[in-house]
Parts: sequence; structure tokens; C-alpha cells
Amino acid sequence: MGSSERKTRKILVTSALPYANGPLHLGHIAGAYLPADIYVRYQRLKGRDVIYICGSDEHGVPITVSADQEGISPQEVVDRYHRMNKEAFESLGISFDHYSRTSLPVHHETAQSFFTALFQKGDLKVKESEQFYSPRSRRFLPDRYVEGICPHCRYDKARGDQCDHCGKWLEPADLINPRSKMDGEIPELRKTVHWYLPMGQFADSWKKWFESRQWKDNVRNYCRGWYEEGLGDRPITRDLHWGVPVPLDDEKARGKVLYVWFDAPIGYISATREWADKVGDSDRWKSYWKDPETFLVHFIGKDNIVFHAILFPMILMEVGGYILPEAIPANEYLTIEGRKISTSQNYAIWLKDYLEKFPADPLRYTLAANAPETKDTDFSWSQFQSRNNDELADILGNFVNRSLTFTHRFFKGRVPEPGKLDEVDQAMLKAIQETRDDLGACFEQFEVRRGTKTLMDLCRKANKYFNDKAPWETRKTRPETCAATLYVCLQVSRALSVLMSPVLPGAAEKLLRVLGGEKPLSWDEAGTELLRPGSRLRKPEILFQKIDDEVIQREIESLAAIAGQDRENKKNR
Ligand code: B3M
Ligand code: ZN
Repeated sequence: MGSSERKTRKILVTSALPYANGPLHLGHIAGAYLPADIYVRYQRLKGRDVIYICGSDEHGVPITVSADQEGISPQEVVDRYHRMNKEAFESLGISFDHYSRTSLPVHHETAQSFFTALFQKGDLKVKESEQFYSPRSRRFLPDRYVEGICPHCRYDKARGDQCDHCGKWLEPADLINPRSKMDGEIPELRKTVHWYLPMGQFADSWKKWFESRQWKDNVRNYCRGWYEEGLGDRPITRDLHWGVPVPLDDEKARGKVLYVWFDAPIGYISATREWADKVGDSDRWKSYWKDPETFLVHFIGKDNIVFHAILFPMILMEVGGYILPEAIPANEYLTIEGRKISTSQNYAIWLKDYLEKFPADPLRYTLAANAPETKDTDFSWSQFQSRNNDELADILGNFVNRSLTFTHRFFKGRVPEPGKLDEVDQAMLKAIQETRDDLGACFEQFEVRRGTKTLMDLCRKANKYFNDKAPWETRKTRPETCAATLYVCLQVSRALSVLMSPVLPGAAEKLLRVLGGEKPLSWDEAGTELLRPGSRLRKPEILFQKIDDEVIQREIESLAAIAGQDRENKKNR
């Protein structure tokens, strides 16, 4: 996956489709959305043909469980959270080209066509198996409706299809002490018929493809583990009324829908089809999904690896005519103040709540600087505060602000004529280009953490340059030196409005406006003379407001209260 190779290629980027059964929290953002958005924004600045596709995952047991718990219909659940999540993404500046939803007819048709293709090839097996059944509500209880003890790791909240703790796939009958999540009822096992994808049969061709590519360590290790354990037959249908109906004219298929992990990844394709309709060129989705020139990247959290690296590619290969993923930058988890996020215990920072109190950029910056790329990382409010106050405000914001203020005071708000640049000036200008290239390489390799540090290092360097050059002194003694210094500082500022924009799009916009810069921005232009001497600058705006201790303290306390409550509950149980 050389970066030169990608220059001419189209890029199709997806982020995991979040379940529309609850609001988004920072763990989601750090894992699958912010890193993708940074990557996409960078690629757009490079002038590449890139589209960024996502949408709500509106099927599966997570949705019907939420509906049952709240006593409303699945449709009401997905309508509510689809809207809420779409808005929250927008406020955070996640710049999807299209945000779709899997309950749309275009998705049902697309997912059904994949099932039908496999069926017609004779790939699917029909098998009778035992599934949990609730005598009380007279229906089957698939997957997350039932919890029990994992036979592999003894985790006591394993589900009928998978253990979230050790990641192993399970059959309902494997669970020890199963009970209904709804009311604690002990379910019966009943015979039912399902369609299975014989993954073992495709394993060799999958393995050949998989081993021919470079993957992140976590992707490689998880997948090798699964492969070695043996990929058997996996059911791709469920006894459920909410979802994509099994497209078979067969009595046995009545009341059954496609397994959500069969239909959801196909959602990337249906969403691209919907996007193509939206841009008025309904065949255009094919120029991504069906053209080997396209570089397909799936951004996901680590719990989704098996589905994106094994199940979905296998389906695509077997159906044929589609490209396969070339990169799966799967992230590890984010903890909050040292504790695991728990949506059921409300121990999380909800994106919507955050955005009601703070701007998007400081969160983007903090999560990027601390992205869980190779190991779990922690978000703490005090670290958030210091990233904002000590880095964004005191380093980046301060540099830009002092450069602009000085220009307004002593150069009538116009970019000074630089005269002759000395070695130090030249070195500073060269540092912009070096940063541009290093930062580009980081983004190209999905290394958002290192990229964010590279960006801030340029700002540190620029502040040092300003200090060393002491323009407040040279102004009186050597005005031409002073002019050169400010010329350089303004070029750095202007380059920053490009280089910072993948991570900090809001502040970058503001800065660009103040500098009178024009769009579209181009990555490669950063480090060239983007501000001509004599051009006029607007009055500086504060790019980053400092955040007070009390504000942070309040957030810390409210999380501690939730954590404390949880400890209390456990004691009393
Ligand atoms: N909705 C799972 C999740 O949010 C799932 C991702 C689908 S991606 C095709 O963890
Ligand atoms: Zn387990």
C-alpha cells in the first residue's frame, strides 16, 4: 500500500454504521468517526477523488431490544436516533458525503440481492438448529435477548451469538445459565430453520487474499485467531420481525429476516447508491465499488474486525464483481477517567451533551492527540482542559494571535514586504514544508496521533521563532528585519489554516477568514507564498477560548457520581 500508488486512485471511505438505538458517545467518535474524518479531509485537500459514506444501522436485535424496553416501535426508535446522531455528527464536523439509513428500500433491495446471489449459486445451507424461545411471549429470542455465561471465558453477560468479553462466536446452546434480558425468564431451546453461510468453504480463498495484504496488528491477530479456530457454517438469518425479510418464496422463510451483520456492511453499498442518486448520477456508485482502481478503507472499532475483515470480504468475493477493503484501521477502545464506558450504566460522555457545552474543535484535537490506535487510551477532563488551554490556546492560538495583532499595530494590517530573508527565516519557512510532508505521511498511514503532535510541534517552533526574533525590539532598531519576521509568521499562519484543517476544521475556517484566504484549499500549497505582501488582514478572532477549572470540576464530579452509584448498586446486589 505505497502512498504513491494511491495518488491516482479513487478512495472510498466508510465508518461503521452506528446502531440507531442510542446516542453517540466519545468512544464511538474516537474509534470510527474522527480518524476517518481527518483522513477524508486530508485527502480532499490533496485533491483526490474521495467519498465518505456512512449511515445508521437500523436493524438487528439491538434495535428491537431498545424498542421493547421503551415500549415503542422499532421504527420510532430508529427515527429518533437516526436524526439525533446525524445532527451530532454534523455539529462535530464529521463531513460525510452521505449519511444514509438501512431501513430504506434501496438497502433492503441491495441486501436481498446479495442473499439471492449466494442462494442461487447454491452457496447457502439450510439447517435446523436450536434457538432460544420465550414461552411467555411466544417468540424466538435471538442474540442479545438472552444472556448467560460464556463457556470459553466465563464472562456472565455473554450473548447468544457472541461473547463481548473474549470475542468468540457462540451458538445459543453454548451459553451456560441462559436467561432473557427482558424479564429474566429462562428460555427454552426450540428447533427452527435457518440459512447458513459455509464460511469454512471459502476460508482458503479468503486466507490467500488476506495474507497478500498489509494489515494493522490487531486486524491480523484477531483474524488469524478466528481462522485457526476454524470458520464453520454461520447462520445469516434470524427469527425476527424487524429487518430485511429473507427474500425466498418458501414457507420456511416466513417471519425471518437477514442477520444484521449480513445486511449492515452491505449498507455501505446501498448508501453509496443513494449518494449516487443524490448527486444525480445513479450509476456512479459502481465507479467506486466495482472499479479495482478504488482504494476501499473501513474505519471501525476493534469489536467489528471479524465482520469487516472476514465476513464482508467473503460475501463480496463470493458474489463477485466488487472491490475488497485495502485498509481496515481498526481502533482500540477509549476509557473515560480510567473506567470502561458503559452505556447501560450511563457511564459515558455523550457527544450531544458535550456539544451543548463546548465547541467541537477541542474535542477533536484531544481525541486525535490521544487516539486509541495501538492500545486503549483514556480520556480525562483534566487532560482535555490542558490540551485546550496549554496547547490550542497557549501555543497555536497564541502564535496566530500575536502575529496578527502585531501586524495590525505596526504594519497597518497588511502583510509586510519581507526584503531579504536570513537563514533563520528561511529555516522557518522550510519547516512548514517539512511539516506538511510529515503530516501528510501520518494521515496517509492513519496515524492521527503522531500527526497531531507534528502539527503542534510546528506551532511550538513558530512561537520560538517569534520569541527569538523579538520583533518588538527589531521594530525600533532594524525595521526590515521586523518586516521579514512578520512576513514569515503570517505565512506560517496561513499554512496552518490548511494544515490544521483536517483536525481543527472550525478554527481553520476562522483563521482563513481573518487572513483573507480563499477556498478551495490545497494541501500542497501549504508552505508556498500564500499571502502576498501588501494583502490586507482582518482583525484577529480568538481561535480557542480557555476553559476554567470550575467547569472541568463539574464534569469530573458528575462522572464520579455515576461511577459511585454503580459501585453502590453492585454492593447492594
Ligand atoms: N452497528 C455495530 C456497532 O455499532 C454495528 C456496525 C455496523 S458496520 C457495518 O458496533
Ligand atoms: Zn467469552
